Amino acid sequence: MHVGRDGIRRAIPQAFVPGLAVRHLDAPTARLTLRICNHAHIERAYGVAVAEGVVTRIQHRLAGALPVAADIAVRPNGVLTVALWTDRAVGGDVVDALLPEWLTAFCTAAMHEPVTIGAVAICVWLSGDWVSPARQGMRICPFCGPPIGEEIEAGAHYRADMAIVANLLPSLLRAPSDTNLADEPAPVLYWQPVVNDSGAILYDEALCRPRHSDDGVVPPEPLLRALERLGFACVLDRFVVSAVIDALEAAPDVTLAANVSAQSLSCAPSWGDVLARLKQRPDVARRLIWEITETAIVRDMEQATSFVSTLRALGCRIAIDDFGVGNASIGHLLAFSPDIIKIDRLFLDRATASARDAAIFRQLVELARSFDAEVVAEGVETRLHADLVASTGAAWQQGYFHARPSPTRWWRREREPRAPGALMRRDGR
Ligand code: G
Ligand code: MN
Repeated sequence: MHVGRDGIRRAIPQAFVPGLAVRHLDAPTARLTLRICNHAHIERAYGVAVAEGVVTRIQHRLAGALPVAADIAVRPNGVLTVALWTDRAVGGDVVDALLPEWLTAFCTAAMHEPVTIGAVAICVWLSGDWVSPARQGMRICPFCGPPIGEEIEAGAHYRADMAIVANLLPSLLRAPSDTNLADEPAPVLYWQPVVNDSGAILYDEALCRPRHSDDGVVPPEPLLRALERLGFACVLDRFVVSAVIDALEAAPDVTLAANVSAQSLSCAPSWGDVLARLKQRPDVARRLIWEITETAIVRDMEQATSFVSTLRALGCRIAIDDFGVGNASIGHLLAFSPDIIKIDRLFLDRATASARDAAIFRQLVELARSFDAEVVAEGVETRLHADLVASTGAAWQQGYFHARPSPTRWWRREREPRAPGALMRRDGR
């Protein structure tokens, strides 16, 4: 990078298309705006100087990584504007075709590589707006998280969440592991089946276990909530869904589910590579279930329903997870028309304690059924629970009584080939 006569930092010109050197032109071929979407959050939580430091680091990363000559200018509020210069021979259409993909990769990579300033590591959410003669107003990696809270402690909460998240995100560049090693750095996937009372399996749900510690597995909930509060849920969700697709590709006759935060549904552009994989493999898409958990508020319902329609069109099935708690309303059931509704374990737990709560549980099962969905009762921990669920006619159950989550991919031991979509029995019947 060098500083030009105009005082603007200029990235070292590199050939964008091999063999074509960059010549300086009268006008740039494309302009993009790179935005640090959590800049206000960072400024509030860590102060102005740290936020400025983050901008400078991103500017340097960008200058070092841009594949074409560029003028980078720093604007207020965590915005960087970039004018790209390419050889006329390359053509605007080539730039348009290749650079958005490059920019997506740059923004995505930035999420996994926290900026360290002093002792703190900060994850940066970058989004790009792309303007070129051919493509007006293209948006890359829009941010789908909430603004920082107004309360006095908001900064401290943000710092605490960031400490957890910055520790995790670099490890998501690695593939998940299914080994049980205590020093395993990447998250581990556990699996838990959804069964009926005669042992048939509807599917196996992948449960992300962030890391092992000396006392076993670290519970994922604090991490999942921290990711949602920061607006980074879809980074982990993408990792888990990709790993579940890997597992589906490796086993042609199992059906598997991945948990996805409702927040990630508003992040449709971040799912490009996953959707492309599913489009290529309809046989895999048909065996993938997206379990949507509405612990975070859906900020853009229109985008969320359109993303769900895209998944459906690819052949995937949709489950609403933890129904009855969280933010999933009856309106959301209407909007998503899920294939599967999972009733949160709170209701079954209470149902064994009082007649009134048993009646509420039955009504919830009835309600879920009226959406023409398969109903799954969660949290079946005892024989009493299992019998109560069976008495409501809810076909499917999940819980410790039937099987605890386990890192073992039991289906690898299944020998006999089975018809796709056929239910499998753990006892081999
Ligand atoms: O939100 P979701 O339903 O995907 O959460 C599943 C979580 O519930 C997992 O962390 C899993 O370990 C846990 N879980 C699974 N079965 C049971 C159960 O029977 N009882 C309780 N308390 N937790 C369960
Ligand atoms: Mn789930």
